[in-house]
Amino acid sequence: MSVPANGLLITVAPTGAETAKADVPHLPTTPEAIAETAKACRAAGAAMIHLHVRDGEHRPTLDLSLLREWVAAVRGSTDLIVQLSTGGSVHDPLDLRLKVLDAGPDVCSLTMGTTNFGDDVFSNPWPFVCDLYQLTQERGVVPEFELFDLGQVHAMRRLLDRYGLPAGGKVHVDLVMGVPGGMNGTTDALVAAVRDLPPETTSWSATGIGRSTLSVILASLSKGGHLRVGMEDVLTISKGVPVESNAQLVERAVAIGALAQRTPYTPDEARELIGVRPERD
Ligand code: KMH
Ligand code: ZN
Repeated sequence: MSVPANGLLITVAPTGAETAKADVPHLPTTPEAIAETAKACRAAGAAMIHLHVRDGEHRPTLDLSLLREWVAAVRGSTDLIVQLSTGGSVHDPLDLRLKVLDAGPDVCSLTMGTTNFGDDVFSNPWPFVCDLYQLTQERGVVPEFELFDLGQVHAMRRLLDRYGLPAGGKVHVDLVMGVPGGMNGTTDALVAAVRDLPPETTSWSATGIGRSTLSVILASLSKGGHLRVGMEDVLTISKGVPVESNAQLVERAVAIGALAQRTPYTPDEARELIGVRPERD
């Protein structure tokens, strides 16, 4: 199967690990809420979901049984590609982040270096990156290379040289822009990052955190990139107006994509695009 050249991969990141449920009561933080969110976002045009899991108290967790429960909740309600975050929260230890792959995702995030993250540090030492990458290759999990900074674009070159191509043979990147401590969420920064992506890169998307969301969407589309949107990354739909739901953000991405004559990929097309094996039974 070949995928349409004007297709648009939309990934939804519905929850994240850094927003408190008390501050945003409609953040999806239970398996039931994530199943509903997944269904609504699939109907709106998303093909992949980037998951951070919460516990019974709505706190971020890497508990394996909960990870499995959330993966099952999404698979039970949609055909979305399931991407588990291995970034976790800024407080999660590296050993637990490696164990995320035991929950059997299709895809996992893989950040290419340590980044200041607001007042915290998102830790990704090089040996951890190498261990996680080799684990994805052993397990047949497709990594999404998350790049928060230009130095991480360069680190990806080093990783591919040392260990070869990912499981599935494709190289999919997400530029995460506008984190306080990472690269700016601007067109200029996006162009610089895309220019330096390794030639092995077969697809890339971008997401702009907070107020950079719209400029990054427009810059990505104008450079032929794909999109990640969701309440992990932005909580206002316009200045001072709270996001109502993740589906609302997906709908907006679809509408802006349509202006650029891009049509959302189905999950099966997206599987083909990024090298995920066909949906399990
Ligand atoms: N929560 C951030 C510290 C990922 O999902 O891999 C890391 C993050 C990246 O969200
Ligand atoms: Zn994340």
